[in-house]
Amino acid sequence: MSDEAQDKLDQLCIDTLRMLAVDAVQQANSGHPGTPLGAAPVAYCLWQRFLRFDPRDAAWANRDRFVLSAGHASALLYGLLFLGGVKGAHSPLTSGGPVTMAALQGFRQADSVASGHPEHGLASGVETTTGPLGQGAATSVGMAIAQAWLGVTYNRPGFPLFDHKVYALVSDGDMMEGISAEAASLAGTLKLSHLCWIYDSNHISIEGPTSLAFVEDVGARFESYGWQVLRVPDANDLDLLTHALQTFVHTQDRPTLIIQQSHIGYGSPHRQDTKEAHGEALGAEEVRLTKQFYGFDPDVQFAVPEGVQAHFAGQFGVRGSTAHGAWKTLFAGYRAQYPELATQIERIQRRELPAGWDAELPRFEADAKGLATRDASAKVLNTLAAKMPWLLGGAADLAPSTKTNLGFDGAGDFSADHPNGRNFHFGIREHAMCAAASGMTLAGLRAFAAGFLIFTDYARGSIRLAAMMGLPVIYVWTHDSIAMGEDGPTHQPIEQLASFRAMPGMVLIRPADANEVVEAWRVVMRLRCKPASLVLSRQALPTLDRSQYASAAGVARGAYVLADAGDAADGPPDVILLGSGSEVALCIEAYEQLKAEGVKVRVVSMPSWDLFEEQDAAYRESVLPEAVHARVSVEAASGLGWERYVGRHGAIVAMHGFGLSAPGKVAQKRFGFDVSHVLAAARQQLSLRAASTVEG
Ligand SMILES: Cc1ncc(C[n+]2csc(CCOP(=O)(O)OP(=O)(O)O)c2C)c(N)n1
Repeated sequence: MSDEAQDKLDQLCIDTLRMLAVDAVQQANSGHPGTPLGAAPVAYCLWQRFLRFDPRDAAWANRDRFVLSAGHASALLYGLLFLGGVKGAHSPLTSGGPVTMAALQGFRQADSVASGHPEHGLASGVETTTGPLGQGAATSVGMAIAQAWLGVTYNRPGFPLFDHKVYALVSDGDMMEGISAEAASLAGTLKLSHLCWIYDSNHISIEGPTSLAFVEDVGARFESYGWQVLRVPDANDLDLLTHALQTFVHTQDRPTLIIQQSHIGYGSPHRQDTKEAHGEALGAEEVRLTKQFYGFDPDVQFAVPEGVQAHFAGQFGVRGSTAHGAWKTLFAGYRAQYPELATQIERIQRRELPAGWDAELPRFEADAKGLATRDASAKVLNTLAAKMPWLLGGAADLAPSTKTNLGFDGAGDFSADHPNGRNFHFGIREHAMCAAASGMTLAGLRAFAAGFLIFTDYARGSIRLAAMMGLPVIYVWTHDSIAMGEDGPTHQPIEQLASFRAMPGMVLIRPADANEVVEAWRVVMRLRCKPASLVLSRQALPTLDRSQYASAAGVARGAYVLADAGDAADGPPDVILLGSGSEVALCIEAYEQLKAEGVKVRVVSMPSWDLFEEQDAAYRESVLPEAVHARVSVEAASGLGWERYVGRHGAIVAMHGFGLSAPGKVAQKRFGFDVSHVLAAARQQLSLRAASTVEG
């Protein structure tokens, strides 16, 4: 094909992408046509000329990643996936269907994979769910971290198994959000040279020109972060775009930002460069005019001119499938030479645990003084990580407090110079840390992210997306209640447990002692499609005597009968005390006293509502018999939701306001977390029961 014919065909492909987006938005009568019109050339250029992505297997481990961080421009991504013929993913864990013409025509409708914002697992080829601005960009940093780690850990001479690139298309809104600054600063520090953000600078957001709220020199900012910054003054100039992308590909010492100046709504006579191009369909008449501008028939919707798909398949498709084929051959050779490493790589892709992963988990002896659950967790985590090379992570500058440092020989720190380390220093950037952990998990690594429970509020946007994507990110949250003490109410979590319990998919576990920590980790490690929050204490908790009380294995069921004063023949208990975490020991103290008084009291340790709700009705009834109305819950947090388990007449010992700057024990006592208060609540419940029995 002559250069001229090639150029013409390229332009036709770009304009097809534009028109498909315009039609999809118009048909849905909702969505964002402006950015697809402005940014189609760079998206096309990247996919057609650079991206290594096999359309027949969207889960190939060494594919280049493309993240549309400006998720509102989803119609552009769906057009790419459709024209690129992206089919499915050969992975049991990456579901998602192809974007067909029917899906495009059903854009934003209930049965289409082309949802309003790109959803990972819904449309095949969507690398991560985007929409909340900044998230995609920050997640791409985690993907680039994973690439660097996988490369240095598994590549061998002659076997460059992991050398892929990570691209993100980001908008003004992405750049305004704080999370992208956190993530970019981290990426610069780590010199993630396989990471490229393409900043579509079109100077328009919803309220009008970005100058209303955003006037900084973004390029200068990124240069100071340590990025290479390339500028493309005209987003329609394919030669310049190609050159910039080539420069990125050859850069080996830092991440790259390509800033392109574009026009939102390009080609729409009345909408170009206006805020109206942003969040609504163009309208029937404007669609016609726009199609005329591009030389498309205004009477034809969803047109795919002849040759367009073949052209895309011939370059993007062939490059990807050829590269994938070569990689398979490479991997077969690698397996012959490095069978153990090859097995690890396969397990990573399938989110499988290595054989014997839990063989050496510790068991803790009964001990009245006990230890903090964060300390027990440190032991368990280190044991697990020693067995599982791809279990790795870090904290937001709090590893000494969260006790998440991997201390065994060879664990090391991840840095620009040592990208094989397994301890990550995310800096004081909770939000970017959690997005990065998602990106790492999307690459198959078992990533943990740690911090104080209170600061999850800073990271919730990313955590929520991890839950939505079904990613088994492991969160380790410590300093879990007012008992953390002197730092006071700003650092004492109150409503955080309730809000995680309200988050669909999140498995929250707040263990009561060291052995419950072991069991909690055992549950967490087995999760493949859900994130978990391990909620741990700063202060020591007694290690319960399991010969006297039930086994901690009950953690797997979310709640279990820890202690029962009566036996089955005695009928149901008189009163049930329920608690989680540090408050279980209080329940046990109260139990011993009541038992000595002849009360048939039961203690239910309830580390995880989420796991308990998954149990069958018979099990739940066996733990919390319907007939027993006298119930007391004890948890040093917002009481919201405990009525589900204690019923209308039960007592909820909980926090009703913010905490107190005081030693932990003082704060606990001040707010009623001492045995006398629990006993009083239990006695009141028993007296209510007695009264109702008399009445009855
Ligand atoms: C965190 C977050 N806040 C607000 C929004 C709502 N929103 C969607 S698009 C948009 C403006 C985007 O402007 P820009 O990023 O410049 O995109 P463009 O105009 O180039 O399409 C806003 C505020 C969002 N998606 N995410």
